[in-house]
Amino acid sequence: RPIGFFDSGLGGLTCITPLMKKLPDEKIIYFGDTARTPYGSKAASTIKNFSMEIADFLVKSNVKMIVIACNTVSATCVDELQERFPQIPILGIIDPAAQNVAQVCTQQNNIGIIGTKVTISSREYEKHIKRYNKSLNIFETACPAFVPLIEEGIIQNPIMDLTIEYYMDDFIRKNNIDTLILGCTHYPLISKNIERIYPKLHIINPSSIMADNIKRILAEKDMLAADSAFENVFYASDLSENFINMIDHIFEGERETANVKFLNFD
Ligand code: DGN
Repeated sequence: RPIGFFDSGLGGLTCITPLMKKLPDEKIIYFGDTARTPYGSKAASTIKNFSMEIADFLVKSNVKMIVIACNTVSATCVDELQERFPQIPILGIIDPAAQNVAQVCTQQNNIGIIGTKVTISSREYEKHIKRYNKSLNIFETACPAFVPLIEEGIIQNPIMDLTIEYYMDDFIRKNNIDTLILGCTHYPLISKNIERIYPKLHIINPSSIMADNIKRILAEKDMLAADSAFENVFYASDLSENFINMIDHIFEGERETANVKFLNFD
């Protein structure tokens, strides 16, 4: 059976490449809610309703596990989703990343977290990190303009660099940030810009940390792929040009190996 992934748009696709490298036999059903993105400034009740709808679709598609490839949803309703669908494991992105940062940072590091308004105001990263390591200093700031720019493909562009500086210059300088968590699955798509602008920062990418956790959970439950009777399917509620370009990017131009389909719940 395939693994189900979802995000508010194309950001969650950044979790797919690391997974395909670690577990090449696994098959994926991805749902990107590109018609209703961004989630990051929406009310919790809206985010929950959208997420329940998507999880219900993934469960009906017979996935063996759901990966919430979206920090905003992970900050809002992982427990509710797991309660509603107890028959399969549901993995949020925040806790694995928090555990990783707590292990990697053994000094009195100053950890910066950037994310959507919903993720940052939930303070879920801080709560989870403190569970594993109380000595880290945590600073958080929301960068709400990043996702719309990324969904528009404005990445290798001075506008993106200026936007990064606008949100992050003071944040990094005033708090003396040495380690930065990309607390939104869209942000790995601009990590090269961030690295170039702040070369001393140690950047933690939760999207690539997920793969190890998925592997561990599936191995524990004896659910690692035994056959490849399924195919990868990527659904989007709006088949935007960017979504298709991103799929092409993931499969390095061999998109025939991935099925891209339109789906909405109206
Ligand atoms: N990619 C999503 C996240 O990780 O929070 C959020 C994108 C959005 O909807 N703003």
